[in-house]
Amino acid sequence: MKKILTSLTIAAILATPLVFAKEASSEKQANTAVDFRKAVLQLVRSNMGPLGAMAKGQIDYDADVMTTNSLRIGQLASMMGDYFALDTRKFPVKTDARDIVWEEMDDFKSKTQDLINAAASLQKVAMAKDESNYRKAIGDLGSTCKACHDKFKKD
Ligand code: ASC
Repeated sequence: MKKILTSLTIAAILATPLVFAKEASSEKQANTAVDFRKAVLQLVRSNMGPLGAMAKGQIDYDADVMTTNSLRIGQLASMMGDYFALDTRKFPVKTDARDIVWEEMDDFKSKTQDLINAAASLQKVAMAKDESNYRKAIGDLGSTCKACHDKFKKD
């Protein structure tokens, strides 16, 4: 009896990750999840555009745009863990997300947290109208984008 209980406990422990893993249940659901993921990333891109241009001196420094866009990017970054939670690897979806997203979800989430932190730092710089530091703050934000893309995005 004790042996049976022990094996049942071990079996339950081994099965636990399967209970928590959220796998897409149909190709339709997987495609919708990809649409939503891309929407979040495209909004980040849309908000990064003017910041990148400011850092490069292509457009004038604008503290209001920096404040608004860094707030938005932080909010979008806080959604990424949820929007990437559904594992779509089993379906032939058109995605730039590499399988490693779901193999190393903890690191993926930690990289989204780096983006949240970098966005908060930029927001501080923007609200303080700290013109001597905004280029660096935008550069640091861009580096967190790149760090995640290098590992988790297809070339
Ligand atoms: C952007 C953008 C990205 C990142 C990345 C930073 O503006 O669209 O994907 O910055 O290029 O390295």
